[in-house]
Amino acid sequence: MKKIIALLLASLMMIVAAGCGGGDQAKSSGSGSGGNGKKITMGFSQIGAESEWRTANTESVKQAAKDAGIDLQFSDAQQKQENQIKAIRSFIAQGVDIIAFVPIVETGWDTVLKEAKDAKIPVIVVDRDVKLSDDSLYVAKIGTDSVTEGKNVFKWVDEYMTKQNKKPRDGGSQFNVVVLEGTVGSSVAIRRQEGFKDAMAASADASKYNILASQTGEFTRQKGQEVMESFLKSYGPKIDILFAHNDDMALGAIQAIEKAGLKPGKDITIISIDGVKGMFQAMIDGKSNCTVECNPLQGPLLMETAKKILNGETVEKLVYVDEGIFPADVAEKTLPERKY
Ligand code: GYE
Repeated sequence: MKKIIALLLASLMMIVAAGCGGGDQAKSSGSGSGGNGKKITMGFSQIGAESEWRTANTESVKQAAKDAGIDLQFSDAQQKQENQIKAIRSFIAQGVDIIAFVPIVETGWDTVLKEAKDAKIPVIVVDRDVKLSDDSLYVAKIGTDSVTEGKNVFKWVDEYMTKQNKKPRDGGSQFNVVVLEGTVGSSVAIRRQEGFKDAMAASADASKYNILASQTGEFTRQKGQEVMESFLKSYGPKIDILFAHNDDMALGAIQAIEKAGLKPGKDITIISIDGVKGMFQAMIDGKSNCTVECNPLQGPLLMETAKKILNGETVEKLVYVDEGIFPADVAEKTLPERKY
């Protein structure tokens, strides 16, 4: 009898153990394994920490890697393409399973991406676009649609100036626009500007607007403030509209405008891109007029895409995340729901 009970117990334990093993396997292939049961290692090259948006983007990637059980080798390039290239080379030397990177500028990636391809390491481009001689050098691109964002900026501002019955401050016949551009050579700065100008050129209201000055503020608050100060010095009473390629530069510019004794959001209409909490607060305070959303929360989609690629599944070559438009009058209601 004792023997039979012992045998029964032993077989029960085996079933339980097998069950657990199966569970673990299912768990590990659902999270963090590339199909062979081994934990995925991803090398990720980030640009740096120039804006509130970038911080949210970094957090999203780090959190999503943790949630997916992916081992993330994170590298911060401190705003230098050469550091990104070095990081990618070191990921290749380490033999990571997959490489993801945010290209600070559009061009200059061919050689290093060819090295990754030769090493059979798939590459995912995140956030910004690249210009390559051969698009097979990356497997997928996850990011945002900068041209549409730029177009939406013009459309919104044109409607607003008309609805508010605004008149040029200098008594002339055109609204004068100043632009704070993002990082020189970055796809986002190039395409946001292109979208804005194209929408303006295509509009029946094109002749109502004049781009007075356009200069880089490098996507930072400090540079945004400095460049706005110089715009105000050169063109003070002429400026009607500020378009900032990101919220941080607009937030810096607001300080410059106040220092010059003007009312941001009233004397100068302000529109920017990103949709960070700091900008929602500025709109609630009546100091800015609209933000066109650019979604930094790309981590979960990145990890999901990486797993699919390593499992041999086909993925979309290009995926843009969803984005909205938030004028000042919805800021107060929307702020509590904002995730970044
Ligand atoms: O708009 C800006 C940032 O690449 C879309 O980079 C991103 C831009 C974002 O630093 O705030």
